[in-house]
Amino acid sequence: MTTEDADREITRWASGHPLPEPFRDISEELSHFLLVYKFGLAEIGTKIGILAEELTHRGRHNPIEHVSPRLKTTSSITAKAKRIGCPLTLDDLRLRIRDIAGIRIVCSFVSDVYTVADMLTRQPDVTLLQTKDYVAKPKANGYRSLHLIVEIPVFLSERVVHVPVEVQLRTAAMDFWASLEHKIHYKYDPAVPGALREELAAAAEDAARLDRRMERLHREIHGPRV
Ligand code: 0O2
Repeated sequence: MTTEDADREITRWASGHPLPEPFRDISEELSHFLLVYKFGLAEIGTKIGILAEELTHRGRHNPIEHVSPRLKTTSSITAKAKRIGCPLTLDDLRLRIRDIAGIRIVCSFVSDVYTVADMLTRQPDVTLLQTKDYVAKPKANGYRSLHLIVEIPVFLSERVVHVPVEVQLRTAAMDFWASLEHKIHYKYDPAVPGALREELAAAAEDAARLDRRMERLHREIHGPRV
């Protein structure tokens, strides 16, 4: 869900709108629980926005094409908790589900994916908790992206909370592939037919070839470092 949707959902809960079963008795804690993830997302979003604007201002290549933040819905949090055997208490959810706040950063080239990850994780208030590099080692279905879990401090009126945010970095070609694969996955849930799976894996290879070609062209035009 977008941050606007999150705002609406948080407001609905705060005004007593029915919640998913496990959360009915704790609506106030839950809206506060989710609010800090929204703040964490805003902090990371600001950092990404500053990097993009500063690079553009300096006449450097801006590696960031677009950014989409999202907060997991309560039903998606509940489903993931069940899948990983996490008890439905806020303390357990806080510890075990670290992608409640997520931001996807779509970059122009593969090297940009690593440049942006590096610029972000070098910042002293950003703590890198986990890296999953599905660009260097794609998933069996062809999925490529760099996933980071970072932690960022959020300064509330009376305390500081450290909020985990999942950062997904990928190229436009990887993003195009992943959004189609996601739709196909849901259409054929639980199992995508074998022929279609093979087509998707081949399309992922095509996308990776296109990424390499575009990066080579970019370097030919602009030189190795822009
Ligand atoms: P949504 O809607 O984005 O929230 P974890 O328990 O988190 O360590 P998990 O969930 O397998 O293990 O984490 P991983 O591998 O880092 O992937 C999490 C997210 O990456 C997914 O979120 C997707 O957004 C994306 N992703 C991972 N694999 C695939 C894939 O094969 N195809 C596509 N299209 N996206 C993928 P959610 O929670 O599934 O959904």
